[in-house]
Amino acid sequence: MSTAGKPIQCTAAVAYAAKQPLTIETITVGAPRAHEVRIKILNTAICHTDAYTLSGADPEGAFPVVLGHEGAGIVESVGPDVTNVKVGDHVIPLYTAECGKCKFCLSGKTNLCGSVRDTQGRGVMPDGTSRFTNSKGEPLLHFMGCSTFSEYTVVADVSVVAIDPTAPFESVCLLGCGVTTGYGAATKTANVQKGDTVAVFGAGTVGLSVAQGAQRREASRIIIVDINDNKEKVSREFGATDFVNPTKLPAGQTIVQKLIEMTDGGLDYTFDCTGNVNVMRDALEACHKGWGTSVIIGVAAAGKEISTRPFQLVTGRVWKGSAFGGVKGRSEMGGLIKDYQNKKLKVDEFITARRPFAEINDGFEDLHNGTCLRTVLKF
Ligand code: NAD
Ligand code: AHE
Ligand code: ZN
Repeated sequence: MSTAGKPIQCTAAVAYAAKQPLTIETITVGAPRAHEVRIKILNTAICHTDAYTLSGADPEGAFPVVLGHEGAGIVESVGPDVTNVKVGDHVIPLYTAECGKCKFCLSGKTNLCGSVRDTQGRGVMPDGTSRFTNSKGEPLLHFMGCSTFSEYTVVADVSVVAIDPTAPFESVCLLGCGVTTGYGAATKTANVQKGDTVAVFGAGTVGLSVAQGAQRREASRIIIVDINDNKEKVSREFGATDFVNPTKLPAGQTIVQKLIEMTDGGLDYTFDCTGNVNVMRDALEACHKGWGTSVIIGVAAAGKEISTRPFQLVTGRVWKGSAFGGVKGRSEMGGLIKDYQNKKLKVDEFITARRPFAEINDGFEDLHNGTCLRTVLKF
């Protein structure tokens, strides 16, 4: 019997408060309204940003909320006026929407889209209401326009892209955030060119994806910097030519000095993939005088600020940031999926654990085990 137009009861993981485990419970997911799409999520991974918001460090974080933004599934039903996807399509929800009509989308300068970002940041659908209620009838907030930690979710039509139905959900869910973010930061935001030198701070899924983007562009040197020695092997597998643990340098030598020494004056491009503002400064200052560019990808806690001597910028270094790798999800996801299918983009290699959805709290624990890249959950 069709569920279209009716509420659906399903399993979800609800974050009721910061620093508390998620509660696995049955929630009600309302039918999609105009320009909305209801998706049956098949797989979702846990990104560090989910843990960041759950930790209470996110200034936009609010509770109770259905977290999750790295997922893939099948369209169960659509509301009125939806034209870009249809029932049965395989899809990836997009935390960076693409309406194609707003000032941002039309600028040709950014992948950020203004169409739903305001309501998305407040945890509601574009009409200001939620599609999620718990068994007490209390509304639950949406997260990053995706809320993939629910068997069914509702997203705005501008926040979803149909994909090749032969692509495995378990893998391509990672294109919903981490892999796309790092790969795009290297190939789009920085636009690394053949022969460039690159340093990546942080060898998680994001940093390793920067490395594979830099390798694809034939960077001459890809130096990965991580405080965890266990990341050296995987860093080299993703294209690193060098690995440096900044906690193991000779007494008196800083990571900035080390990198400048290794590269005859500094890097063409550096990337922060840690979210640590001190690392962001090091990444900027390790750039080559005159032209080096540092890209901030990591997400820092509320109240944290970056600093450096203005002289660092006066003398030609450039500091910039990247959201979702500068990728326009609806226009460009198909190309990334093709690259994955043609073995030009590593995705499967990031899956370090697979768990049933009921083990989502263990999945959050995995993030701290020192070797986790992505735990993928299956409904
Ligand atoms: P992760 O935790 O898997 O990886 C972070 C890595 O940084 C780890 O290997 C850790 O050992 C290393 N690290 C920690 N402190 C360090 C230090 N002082 N020096 C060097 N290395 C250090 O995280 P991830 O999933 O790869 O995400 C990385 C960051 O990117 C997070 O802050 C996440 O919230 C953010 N993020 C941003 C976007 C975006 O669009 N801007 C998208 C996804 C994730
Ligand atoms: N809510 C935080 C900012 C969080 C943040 O910077 N998010 C990244 C994506 S992280 C994905 O794992 C991003 O793309 N931001 C752009 C945007 O529009 O949210 C805060 O500090 O308020
Ligand atoms: Zn993410």
